[in-house]
Amino acid sequence: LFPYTTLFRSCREAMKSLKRRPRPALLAPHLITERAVGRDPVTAYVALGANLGDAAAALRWALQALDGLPLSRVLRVSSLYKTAPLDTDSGVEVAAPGSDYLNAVLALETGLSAPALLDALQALELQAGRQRPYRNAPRTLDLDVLLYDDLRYHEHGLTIPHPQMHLRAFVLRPLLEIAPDCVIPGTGTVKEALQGCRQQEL
Ligand code: A4P
Ligand code: MG
Repeated sequence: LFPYTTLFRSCREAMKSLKRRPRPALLAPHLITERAVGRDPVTAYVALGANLGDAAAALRWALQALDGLPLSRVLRVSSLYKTAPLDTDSGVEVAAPGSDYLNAVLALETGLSAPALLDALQALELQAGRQRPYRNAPRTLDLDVLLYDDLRYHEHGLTIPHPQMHLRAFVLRPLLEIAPDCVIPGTGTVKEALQGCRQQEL
């Protein structure tokens, strides 16, 4: 796992262009329903991953699209990391088939509720051509909700914090980069969790 410096630059450039751009009008007003709107804007952390097609382009597109979500704006974005595919379903990491991933994490200020944010992420995955032929299949774009303020949530097919985030250096390392003091509710600090993933060759 290592920072992919060329892409890191392009990601930073993408962030600069986001800052120059005027705030978009609400691009998807249909997302704003009673269910969608949380009470106050919160900071959520979103994991981005891709290992099929032009992964760098997909992640840059996702960055722009997330910044354009209703009631939302991107606050910070990590470097892009090139990572070997892992399967952590059994609670320990095992090498998984497929090409290397590009992974990143971003902080999103959002007034969307957690379920509405997941809906929005899944709609973006679909737009990016995401297919789910089998578990852990290679993917054009994967967007996971890691954290939503200090919420602990387990309903309607959504679990927050993301149930495997503390096992994955490809999530923890970029998260630590943009949120050094971040705590995973119910687990501990991101720093401690990352120490538990030392064997993942950081
Ligand atoms: N779901 C529940 N909680 C969440 C959440 N917090 N965020 C549900 C996102 N989704 C959540 O996800 C399956 C179901 O999880 C969804 O219906 C949603 O309601 P999915 O995106 O359809 O399928 P998936 O992505 O294959 O499953 P999952 O569990 O999200 O897998 P992961 O966690 O995304 O892992 N190795 C490297 N190096 N880099 C990677 O990015 N990614 C995976 C996939 C495996 N190995 C990897 C990487
Ligand atoms: Mg996913």
